Amino acid sequence: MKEKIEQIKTQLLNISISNNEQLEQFRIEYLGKKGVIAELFNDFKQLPPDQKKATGQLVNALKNSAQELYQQSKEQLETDKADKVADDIDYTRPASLTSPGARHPLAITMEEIVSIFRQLGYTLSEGPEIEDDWHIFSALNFPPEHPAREMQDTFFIEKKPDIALRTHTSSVQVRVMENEKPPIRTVSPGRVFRNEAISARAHCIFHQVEGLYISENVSFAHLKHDLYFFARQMFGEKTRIRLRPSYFPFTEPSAEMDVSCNICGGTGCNICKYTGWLEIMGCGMVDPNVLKNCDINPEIYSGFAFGMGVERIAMLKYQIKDIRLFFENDIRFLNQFV
Ligand code: 2NM
Repeated sequence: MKEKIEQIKTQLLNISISNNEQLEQFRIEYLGKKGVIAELFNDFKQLPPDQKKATGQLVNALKNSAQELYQQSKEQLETDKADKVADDIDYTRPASLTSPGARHPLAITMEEIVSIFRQLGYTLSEGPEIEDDWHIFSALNFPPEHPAREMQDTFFIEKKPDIALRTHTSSVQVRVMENEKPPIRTVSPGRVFRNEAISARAHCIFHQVEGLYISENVSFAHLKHDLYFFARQMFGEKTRIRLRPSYFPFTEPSAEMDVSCNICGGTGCNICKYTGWLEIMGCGMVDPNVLKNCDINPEIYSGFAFGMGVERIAMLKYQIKDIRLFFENDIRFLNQFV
């Protein structure tokens, strides 16, 4: 019987299993109910008792190595199959369509505004959304009792000292004036926050681009030049502008700028409420008090500043009727800007 065991052991060493049929055949032939190993166990039963122990160990060892061979071959065949599936991938097949997404209309508009002023030599400046009272109000010549400082208008984070979400990006320009020497020519785009009731025309979070130019002998004519250039680049070469007197704490004199309605060309429609004009921004000559607050000598330097709402510009440019659409992230809206 020992010879028979040795013989089978050698057979096992020489067996190669390269597919599932061979694997199954091996299982039946060696490990099956009527297989070689079962036969050995039958023979084992007939052995005289004194041989049982030694031979039993040999038969058991043989059975284990046959089972091991079966298991290893089975695993090998499975990994071979997975590799083959990977090899079968057709890399030349066209990819399935995925949605590439779209830039947000506010991002498009903001970048367009900034790039127009960049052509005129303006740099880009950015600053914090959480600001102190000085940079939002005091440096900008807001009197202590100004209504914009009230809780109803401003989101305060802390009181005494007052820390709030900025209500305009002029705060960034205060920081630029404090840190740089004239000439200064910069635009500051960014998000601003006002405690307002949300409607089709107003939102408590919106975006601004403000501009600032400070040098020697800067006049209102320089302001008109840059804003006229901007209006034509943004709304088309035929666009006209007009300036109406206005009031802001940080500028004197101050003005509101209108552009001729680009929908009706100035003849009157429901977008311009039959006036032919659309209000797009505020502007003015920087108040000498603001310059002084930022350590710039108003006897030597003068400057102009302007500010516009990005939502309003985008609404006019793309004829969007409700400001809330910008913040809802409805893909039916956003996909129109692909
Ligand atoms: C506006 C209108 C007018 C403005 C003023 C300044 C600063 F910092 F220089 F004083 N920045 N922006 C300004 C002036 C903003 O927005 C309607």
